[in-house]
Amino acid sequence: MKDFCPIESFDHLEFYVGNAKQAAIFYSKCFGFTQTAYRGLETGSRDIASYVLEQGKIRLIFTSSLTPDNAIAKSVSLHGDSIAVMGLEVADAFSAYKETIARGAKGAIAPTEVEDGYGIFRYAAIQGYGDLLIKFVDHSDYRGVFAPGYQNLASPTPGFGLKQIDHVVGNVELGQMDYWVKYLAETMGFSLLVHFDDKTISTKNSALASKVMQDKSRKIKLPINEPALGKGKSQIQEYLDYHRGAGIQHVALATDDIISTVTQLRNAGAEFLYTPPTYYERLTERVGTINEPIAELAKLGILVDRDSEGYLLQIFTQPVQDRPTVFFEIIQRHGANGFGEGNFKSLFAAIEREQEQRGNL
Ligand code: TYF
Ligand code: FE
Repeated sequence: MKDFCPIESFDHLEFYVGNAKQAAIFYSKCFGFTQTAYRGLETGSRDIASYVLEQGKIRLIFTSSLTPDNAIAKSVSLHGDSIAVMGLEVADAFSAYKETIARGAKGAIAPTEVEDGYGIFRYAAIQGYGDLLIKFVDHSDYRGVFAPGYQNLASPTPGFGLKQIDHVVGNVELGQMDYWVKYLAETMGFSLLVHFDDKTISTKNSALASKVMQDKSRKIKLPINEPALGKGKSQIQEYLDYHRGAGIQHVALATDDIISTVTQLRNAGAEFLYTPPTYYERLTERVGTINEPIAELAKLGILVDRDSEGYLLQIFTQPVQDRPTVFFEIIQRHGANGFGEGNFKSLFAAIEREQEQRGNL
């Protein structure tokens, strides 16, 4: 069947934050991003300031409100710093909007065209889980920097070697996972790639269930988690309590050289979940031979998993704001198409150690 909502790639993720100027410096210094574009008072934007940061094909935007009453200020008040917009690059934003709305998507931003001396920028948005907007953007007739209203700052550099967005994970309320699975399937034509039930993903304390949805081109992978009832509070419930509802939980950023990338991230001050040395004791028994220096992986705390197609390396940051909400994953794939299932037990034990320190388990 013809794809009624073809997606080219992740275009950007936009964070609404309390202090975009400082966030931009944090992601530049600690994560290796370059500030490529800006809008704010100096460019005639009277109510909001935005910084566009890039590394490889990854584009993050940090936006703050300069006034107390708009949607950005309200979002920050309710959710804290969070990812408010998932931008998807499409060849035709108006068609993507029309087709998804016709299949039951809830509209958020009607098709809009903005023109300046560099061409026409087109976008539209539908509602995602929680307050997330899924924005369809079309840059094909636009030659300027990101979008009209932005001023060029610098060209992107390789930074720490982060290349692209691998997947973006959402947390939704108990009982809502299947609603959002169906929403992505019916309105955008996504299909189920894998299902991890609450028995696969449970530790002695807490549990969660997860379904991974992907688009027809398989470039966009959107896992959706919901909490499951366990002895303690699910890490997903902790997120929902602090974010005040459903939203983006983690963004996995891919690199071709995780040892180099994580070394640079750590040296720059990025903070990761702790991996106990015992994790590496039976590593090759568990994942077989891998073409990697295991002592280096152990020094950096990088996790390894294998599936039928190959192996992958991954590591998770601490939450990047005071609320225990959004965090990042750094991932390098060597053939494997999974999500690190073999690491779930030790990963969730690590997350629970942090939850306990926060008094939330
Ligand atoms: O994306 C994934 O499925 C993995 C594992 O709360 C994961 O990165 C799943 C749930 C979660 C934290 C990590
Ligand atoms: Fe992940």
